[in-house]
Amino acid sequence: MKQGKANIAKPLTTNRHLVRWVEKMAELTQPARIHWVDGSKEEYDWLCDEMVASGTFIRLNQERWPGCFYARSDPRDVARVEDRTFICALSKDNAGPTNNWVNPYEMRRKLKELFNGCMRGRTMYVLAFSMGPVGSPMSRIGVQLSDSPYVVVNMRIMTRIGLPVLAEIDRDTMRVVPCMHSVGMPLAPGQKDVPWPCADEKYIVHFPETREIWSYGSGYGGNALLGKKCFSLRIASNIARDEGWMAEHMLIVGLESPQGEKTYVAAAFPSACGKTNLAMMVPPKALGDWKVTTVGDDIAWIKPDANGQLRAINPETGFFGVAPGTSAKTNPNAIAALSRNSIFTNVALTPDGGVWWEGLTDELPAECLDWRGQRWTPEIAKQTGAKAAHPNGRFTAPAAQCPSIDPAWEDPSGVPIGAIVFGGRRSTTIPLVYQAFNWSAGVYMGATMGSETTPAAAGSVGMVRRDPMAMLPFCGYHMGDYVRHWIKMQRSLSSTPRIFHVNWFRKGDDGKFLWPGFSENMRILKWIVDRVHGRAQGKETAIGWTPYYEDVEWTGLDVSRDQFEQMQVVDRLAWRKELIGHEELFIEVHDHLPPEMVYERELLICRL
Ligand code: TSX
Ligand code: MN
Repeated sequence: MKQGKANIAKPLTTNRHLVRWVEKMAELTQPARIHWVDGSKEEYDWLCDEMVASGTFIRLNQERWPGCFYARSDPRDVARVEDRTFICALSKDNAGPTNNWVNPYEMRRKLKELFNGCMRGRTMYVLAFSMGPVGSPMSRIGVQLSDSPYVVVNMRIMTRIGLPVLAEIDRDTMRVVPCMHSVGMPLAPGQKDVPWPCADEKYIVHFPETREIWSYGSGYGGNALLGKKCFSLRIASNIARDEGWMAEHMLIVGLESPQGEKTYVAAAFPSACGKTNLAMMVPPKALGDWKVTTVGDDIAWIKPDANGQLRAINPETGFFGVAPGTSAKTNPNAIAALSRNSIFTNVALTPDGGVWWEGLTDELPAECLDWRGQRWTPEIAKQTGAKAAHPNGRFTAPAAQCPSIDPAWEDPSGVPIGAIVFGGRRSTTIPLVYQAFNWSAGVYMGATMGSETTPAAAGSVGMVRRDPMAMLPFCGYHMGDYVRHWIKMQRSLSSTPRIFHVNWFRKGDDGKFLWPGFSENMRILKWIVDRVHGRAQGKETAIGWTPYYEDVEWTGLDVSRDQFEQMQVVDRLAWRKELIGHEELFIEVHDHLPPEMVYERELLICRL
């Protein structure tokens, strides 16, 4: 008997292409069962129960953490695997020097080998998902075939899944992105499963021309929840380039003045800059009735509307956030969002059936089980340096539970973007805030942005890593062409959003942060909003416009004119060195860079 075909549970679609593809993939991967995901709460609860029974999930204390579950991954499957991530464009030149490339024919041969029988003994879930509100012209649909129930329940929080999406597919309007996923650990008859199955060798593969994703060997986050980085950034960046829009690694916030004027801002930051914190920021009371609302914390799909105004949607419905460092002090809105119906992965488990991570509370738990399931106490930590939570431990929380969620966060036409903000973690050279003179200078600003490496990442601490638009690991084609696409976007806009750069992390000679950050960032965002609406002055410097001291609202914060000057100073010598760093980045991708980048660099040299 042909497995797969004989066991196909009734397809929840009338789309024959989809059914045939599922059959074909079942023939290849040989699952014991096929389950068409309807996306219901009953199904979700049942899958969670199954995972509790199998040991993948631990149900948390339901009094304190209602609807919450806890998972520990295999210790070898804790993060995205950039060196195992491939862009298999037909030509190597299309992937560019910053992506791993393998000839697509060769890769297909390899994948066929890897996926052959890889789901034996497991259930194949057929998971239809929509990135963006179902039915929105800005949304795109994918179908992920996966042998991981962990993926299904996480995807139910992170995206729109199931029947409404299948109905959309049946309306047969657009192409569906096929997403194949397997943890790569088939079960022989009678073989006992492990709580977190995965394979040693991982492959995260994208075929940009045919818009396909194949992910093998990992069950973790960005490797396995294929709607997120794989689809919404790597594949969508290809679709967006072809269709004239932008798929960006950006948060989206609404900034509402006391008068009720609303300005939406999209912002790109590399990791470890507090992007999620900024997306859910609480403004200081002293500033008056300013409100910050959250549209998204990670990805923005941005498209010009009929009037040439950029509008953005958050294609996701949840937050897959880094847990360590998240607290009621740093991000009360995230804490509220993750307090129920959430999934925790690779954090610590407390004896009362709760979760904990470094930074959650000032007081350490007397004891807990760490992310590997081993006993952890503050004493052990002091002696061995062991962390209770993995530095990349995560929460998966529904965006709808975030108190700061924007009323228009699911608006199918998106929100109008007034400003784009780039940022990085830089202890020297880069001012707290400055504004680009124009679109092309702003693109240069984004293309040359960088961040200092923190102990959490590999490599030496304190080095500047260039990360154009925070897209280096996420752009699905040549980085030079990507920058070119940004330049080209100006032509389809009636007015371009103003572009800014911020740096919350500049340090003084004493090694201390000059800027208090967090809530106080609202003062800088207010200047940005005032600039967008033509209300605040800009002081011209060699690199762009900076605020006059008088144009920043200082009520309730003690920052002297001298201190502000220290945060804002443009040191010409340091900037000339900075330009050498830009050049190093450009050399790599220069043959595809738009000429505007060379002009902007020349202009900058002249002004310095
Ligand atoms: O998220 C951060 N933001 C953005 C908030 C909206 N963090 C945390 C970054 C790690 C992911 C910040 N850290 C920010 C910031 O603006 N600024 C800093 C640096 C900083 C840290 C501590 C203090 C001041 C600045 N002060 C005291 O702890 C007292
Ligand atoms: Mn991200």
